[in-house]
Amino acid sequence: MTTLDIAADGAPATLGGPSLAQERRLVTAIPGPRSQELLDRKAAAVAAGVGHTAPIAAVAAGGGVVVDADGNSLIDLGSGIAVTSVGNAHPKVVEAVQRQAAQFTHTCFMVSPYEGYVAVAEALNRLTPGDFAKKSALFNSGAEAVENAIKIARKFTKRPAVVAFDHAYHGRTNLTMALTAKAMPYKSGFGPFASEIYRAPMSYPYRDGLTGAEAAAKAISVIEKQVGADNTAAVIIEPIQGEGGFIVPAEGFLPAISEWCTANGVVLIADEVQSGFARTGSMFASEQLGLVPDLVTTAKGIAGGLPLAAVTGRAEIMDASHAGGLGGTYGGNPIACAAALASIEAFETEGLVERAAAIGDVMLGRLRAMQDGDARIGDVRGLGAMVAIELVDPETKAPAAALAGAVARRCIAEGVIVLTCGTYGNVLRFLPPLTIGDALLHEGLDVVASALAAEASA
Ligand code: PLZ
Repeated sequence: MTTLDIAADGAPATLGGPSLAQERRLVTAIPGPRSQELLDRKAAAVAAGVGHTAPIAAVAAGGGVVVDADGNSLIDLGSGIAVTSVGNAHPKVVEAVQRQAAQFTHTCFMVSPYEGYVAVAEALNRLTPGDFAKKSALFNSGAEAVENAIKIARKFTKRPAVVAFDHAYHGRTNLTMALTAKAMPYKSGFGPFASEIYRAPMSYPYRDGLTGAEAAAKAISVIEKQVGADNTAAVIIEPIQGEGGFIVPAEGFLPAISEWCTANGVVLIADEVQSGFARTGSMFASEQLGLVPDLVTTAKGIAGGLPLAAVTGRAEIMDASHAGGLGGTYGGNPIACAAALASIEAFETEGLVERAAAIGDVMLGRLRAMQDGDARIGDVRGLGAMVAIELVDPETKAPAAALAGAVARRCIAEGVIVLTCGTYGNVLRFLPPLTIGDALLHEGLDVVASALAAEASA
């Protein structure tokens, strides 16, 4: 058995957090030999369907970097897909996890309740949008939160149908695969899928050219004609779509959908699993987009890297289920709750909401400047530290997926973790930890610029 606990710079590389040297440092090609060794073991031992973006063996992370087993230090522009917003191994999270683990690791909240779970519910009820009585329930993953939001909405409305949107991503379980739009890689061959799921057109300003009101009218017409308001339990929407391409709907789209839901007794669920917890420069993206959802699903950024998810919303809807109707063995695990309380404290006391907005200003400024001289960058969009560029054929606007993949791979080889997304696979998304420093952020974007330039001449 190989140990990956190697020393980098004389310090034990297994200690992460903000004290980790904040630098891009390449000491081997990516992957280096130790990473390659792990990737070989992965290929032999882990199911082929579980992919990876960066071919490295991570041993430590913190601030704005991920360090690998060979001692390479990569700038992190992905946050483990929008999870480590408070920074990896945040000291408050580490301390809270250690303290809670030493106290008790599990009782099952449905067997013996404990304070951490209740305190997280109280915090969520306070922080999520909407000035009305709220309640919460905790789960393990974003998909599980979405599943439960649908269960709750159906129980409350006594209606079957659920409407999701083009480009939506809501998870990989059976019901959430049905809600997710994209076949490859998420759905192909994995059906049959849950019934009573319908799809409406999304506002996608770069590609549909519609105002928010026009796009909403189109979506509402599809729902009314093809589903029927009286049959519809819930409309579920990501205020900014994540996996689908960081699509920010046109102004007015979300409020119009929301008004229609209210007028028709339909529960509006905002899936803020990716956009929530300071990511967009407000605690939740809904706040900036004029949306007050009935229910909101959260996960990812909530607990600094520990698995935790939640459904929060109007008390009368949340209370619709009979006692015992909601739960799960691990939902609201005490260690995950301790991590969430520490993360929420960090969001609220360390200026991370403001930091997300500032990071967004830097990223949008730099990326728009790149777009000025490069017609392959069709669109620059996003809010706060949730920003993306859509790469296209300059003449036809056809999605340039191969280019996006090549640029992302080049960035990783140069020590910058960059993720792709989008229905057409042609979007590069940037979602760094909110603890990344300006110098590192600029250096990361410099590498993106050179990768784009290198692909132009390749
Ligand atoms: N809703 C809006 O973004 C997860 C998916 C990564 P889980 N997005 C990352 C992958 O390829 O599996 C996500 C999301 C939104 C729900 C989910 C699902 O959250 O915690 O991955 O189940």
